[in-house]
Amino acid sequence: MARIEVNSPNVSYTSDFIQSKYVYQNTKVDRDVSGNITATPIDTVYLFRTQRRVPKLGVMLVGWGGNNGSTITATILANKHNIDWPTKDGLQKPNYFGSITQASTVLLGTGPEGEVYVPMKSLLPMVDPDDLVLDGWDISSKNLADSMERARVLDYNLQTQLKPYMENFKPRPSIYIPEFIAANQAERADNVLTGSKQEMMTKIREDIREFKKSSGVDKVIVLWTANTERFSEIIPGVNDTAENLISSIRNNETEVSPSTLFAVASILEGVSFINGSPQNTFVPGCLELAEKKCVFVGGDDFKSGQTKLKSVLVDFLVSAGIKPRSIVSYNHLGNNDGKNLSAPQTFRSKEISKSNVVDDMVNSNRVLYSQGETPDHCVVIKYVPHVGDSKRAMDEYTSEIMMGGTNTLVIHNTCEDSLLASPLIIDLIVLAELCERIQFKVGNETQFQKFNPVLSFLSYMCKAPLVPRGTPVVNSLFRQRCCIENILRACIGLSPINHMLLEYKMH
Ligand code: NAI
Ligand code: DG6
Repeated sequence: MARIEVNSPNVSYTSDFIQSKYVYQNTKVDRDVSGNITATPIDTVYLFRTQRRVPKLGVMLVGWGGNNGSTITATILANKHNIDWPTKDGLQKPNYFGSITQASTVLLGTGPEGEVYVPMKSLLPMVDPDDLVLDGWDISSKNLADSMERARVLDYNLQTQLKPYMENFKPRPSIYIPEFIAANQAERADNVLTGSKQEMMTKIREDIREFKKSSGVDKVIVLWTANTERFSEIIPGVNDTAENLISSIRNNETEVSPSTLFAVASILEGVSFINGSPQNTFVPGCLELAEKKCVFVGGDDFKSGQTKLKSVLVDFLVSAGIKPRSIVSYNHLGNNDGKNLSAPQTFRSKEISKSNVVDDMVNSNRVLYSQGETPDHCVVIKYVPHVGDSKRAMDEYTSEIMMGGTNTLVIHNTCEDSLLASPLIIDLIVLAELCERIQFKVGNETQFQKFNPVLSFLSYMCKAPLVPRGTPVVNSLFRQRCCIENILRACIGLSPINHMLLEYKMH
């Protein structure tokens, strides 16, 4: 991969750091009592500092033996060992398609050759997914080779070649509290911890420490790709503050979910925790704990297929001045995720996460929508075992166009769910780790600070982006991507890509 070095007095390279002085240009908007608006350009100077040394990174997956867990493990091993496999269409080589860090490019600038695009991963030093060291937990005891077979995602020939690498990976026993997931999951729960919540959480903390020590990794990130849980009730005195949450765990309080126990265990170990499922793992007490301990948390729910497209399509419609009036999203799938979501409480978590994704776009256009007005939005999920991991998603977008006309778009998407989600796991990990190495000072500040522990930078990969209290939630996919691209650029002292191409607009 070609090396990129920035030629600017505002950027310096030492053996440890890339440092960039960056002017963040923003617009402050004030509205007076008559509704008139004043827009004031604001310049703020930032000093970004990015550690250059890429650590040896350990990743612990909760739900390691699931479809996503086994698929991402297999994919990393196939890439690492360069394992290709014959298919009816020819020889297939491993890749990380669907990962923005690994398989997408960014426009760096223009030169004699015209526009120059470079891989996103070349902008700053990032962990290579081939080098990730994997471990994890699952309530199912199957080794990773058997889990891969159970998942029915990857080609048989590839599975056969990967088996020797994967059969020695065995998930650690996990926290199983049946009432948080569907009853139909009980049949796979043969690898579970016993004891009180405090005891189980202590064991998870020990596991993280043991893995770090035995594998020799420099640091660890924990990611939840286990079953969708039901939402936890937010109860004052139980999970509303960090202190209450910690004492609720000590008191074995019912309303503390396994995912929250994993998040708290990770935070207490100083390890970033990412939630790939929709439930409210990050109850207020858990977020407060992350803030107090300055540990990154990110989530929620991988934005992989139907919702990803929705966050593009509705953005397109609303920004084109077209008014979506109803969005009906139906899907069926036959993997274990679909089975778990066939229970009303777990489906409800997914329904909430899938439904809120158009809110920012609708609220951005008061020409089309009056205050409080929203399109009808219906989400249906059905479990159809035969189709396995191959999810079918059907969407109907009905919009109002000029002079009362109607525009109806119908989309049908079929694809392997886990092959869309797995590359997002790579991006979440690679970008979260990078954020751990970025620091900045604003204006005349003397101390470097890190990003807010609630890592909204990861929004692109999430259906229901977790953001710091009081900050805007952005769902629009291209705005989310711009945020990533432009922050990476800021770290190397480059201005945001503005697509003006003024250099080509002269006589
Ligand atoms: P899966 O059901 O195949 O895998 C989940 C795994 O978690 C299972 O092996 C299960 O035994 C294990 N598990 C359940 N509770 C556990 C616990 N407390 N501790 C440890 N392991 C536990 O599901 P899949 O398809 O891998 O999806 C995983 C999660 O990712 C689900 O919550 C799903 O909703 C979410 N997701 C998946 C997307 C996709 O496209 N595949 C996209 C968005 C979210
Ligand atoms: C059925 O919707 C199962 C879900 O877990 C989804 O497959 C997953 O959340 C992906 O959703 P989407 O809307 O991004 O395709």
